[in-house]
Amino acid sequence: MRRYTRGSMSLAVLIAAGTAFAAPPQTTTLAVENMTCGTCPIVVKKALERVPGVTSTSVDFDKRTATVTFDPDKTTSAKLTQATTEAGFPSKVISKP
Ligand SMILES: [Cu+2]
Repeated sequence: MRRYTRGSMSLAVLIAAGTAFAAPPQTTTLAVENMTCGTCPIVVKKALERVPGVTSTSVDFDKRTATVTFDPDKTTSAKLTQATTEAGFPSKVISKP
């Protein structure tokens, strides 16, 4: 099992080396405040999608979270929280890869 895991990791390194000039997309989860109705997640999603470099966003209204995939060369998680905050929904990063 240990040996197998190590093999998988070197494969991942090889794949990463093949795309060395483009940073791999990063996914982060934000805890979003102030979402009170079904329209709020849509506003949050739009605010995040307007940030250059964001490739996908999914907002979970029940959990009050937003999961965002972005190009780390073009944006940062700080800019994501700033975007939701400016839209009226303060947020903070709760998970990073
Ligand atoms: Cu609302």
